[in-house]
Amino acid sequence: MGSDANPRFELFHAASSLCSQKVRTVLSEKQLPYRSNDMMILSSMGPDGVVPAEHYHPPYVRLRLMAGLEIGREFVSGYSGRPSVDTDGFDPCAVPLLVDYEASRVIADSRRICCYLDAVSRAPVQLLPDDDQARAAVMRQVGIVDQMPNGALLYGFHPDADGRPDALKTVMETVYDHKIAALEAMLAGNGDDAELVAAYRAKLAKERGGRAVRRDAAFQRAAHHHVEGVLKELDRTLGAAPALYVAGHAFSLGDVLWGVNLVRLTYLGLAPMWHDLPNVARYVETLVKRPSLCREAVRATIDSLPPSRQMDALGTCMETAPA
Ligand SMILES: N[C@@H](CCC(=O)N[C@@H](CS)C(=O)NCC(=O)O)C(=O)O
Repeated sequence: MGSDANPRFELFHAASSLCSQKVRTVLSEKQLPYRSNDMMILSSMGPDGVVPAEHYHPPYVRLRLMAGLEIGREFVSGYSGRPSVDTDGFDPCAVPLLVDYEASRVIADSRRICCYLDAVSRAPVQLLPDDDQARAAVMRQVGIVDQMPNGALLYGFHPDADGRPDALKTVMETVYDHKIAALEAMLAGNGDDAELVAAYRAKLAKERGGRAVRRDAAFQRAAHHHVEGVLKELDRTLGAAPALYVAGHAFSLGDVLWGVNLVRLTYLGLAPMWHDLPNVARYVETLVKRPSLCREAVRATIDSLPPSRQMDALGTCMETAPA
């Protein structure tokens, strides 16, 4: 699926990236072939100095700037821990990014990409219903997931409930220093290109902001508190729903996004948040059995991030889902 020789779509993404997992799950549900660029999105320190992540490279950033024109939002200018373009602005150095060669379009932002794919390809599953009321119910969930503080949960050190795998915590000790050093190097190396300079400055502001709050107890507690509230609301919504899915009988984009996000929360050791939320617990069990989510969220997480024992509970989906 991700290696078609001459496909309509090309995806720039990362196996571990939550936003990329959302898009790949939609591509999988739609059975759409695409050319895959699985990018290295962690900068590192090598013997010759910093090795910038691939999504900081100028040709990729220029592609994103093209996509950003369609979005028409200011660049991101600080850090909230949420990756939402609506509230936080456009991140010029991020994944995923979709190229549609048939329509000559470059599309950024996972939420926009998912909606776009559903609009251009209606079969075999339609993820956004035609009926206005049903569509509004799905889009409400899409909006809720888009506001999840996923960056804060992944990068942040919670003062009293940090269930992240130890190996991940170790990576997070230096991640911001490497990101910042890499962006400073990109800025220094591209000082004659005003567009790139603006893009790297915006990204630097975001990452410096992230570094400043990664051990901020109030910030990290607020992120957890937000997620607890949203999960309680999800439990109520699922309790009132006529079927297993979040917006009615049919599997929808809301379920794709929730599925990916609930797998991530599990990976981060946050599944205890739904121990007293039986509808959410059942929902997770249902969603991970879906082959698209099993492959693109569960398996991709296990294969690309440091091991998390919390994933054992979900990994059994792989016994039944095709490779
Ligand atoms: N609103 C954007 C957010 C993109 C985003 O934050 N992507 C993350 C991965 S989920 C990323 O690129 N992280 C690496 C980095 O920021 O350096 C979307 O949903 O696509």
